[in-house]
Amino acid sequence: MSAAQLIVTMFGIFLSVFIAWFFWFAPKGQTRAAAGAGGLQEVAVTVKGGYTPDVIVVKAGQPVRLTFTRQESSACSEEILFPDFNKSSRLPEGEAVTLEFTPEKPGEYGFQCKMGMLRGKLVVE
Ligand SMILES: [Cu+2]
Repeated sequence: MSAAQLIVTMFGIFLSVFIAWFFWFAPKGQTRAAAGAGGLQEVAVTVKGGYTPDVIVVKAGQPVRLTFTRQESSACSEEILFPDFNKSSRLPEGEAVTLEFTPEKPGEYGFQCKMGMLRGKLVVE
């Protein structure tokens, strides 16, 4: 194998790894909830090949309202689960679905699709 072929091969491998990382592991954005009237912390999340934003920062002891809108028909994302808060909901395509709860303890709480392929994180501080 010539040096040029080796470089092309290495670049190809690097590119494949980067693409895999980008689609599965790259964070899609972090949002800090702004508390509105009555301390309600509202965040809108778009569901399309993942959750955007997928890291949501809120304050403990104040109600959180998350509105999920699923913009795809893939069966993978049709359900959203918050195991730590015992919350789950179906997400019909194109419909805004609201989940409300009050996280009492600071910590990091995951949320996910039914099979756990799509993941996000609620950071309570
Ligand atoms: Cu899934």
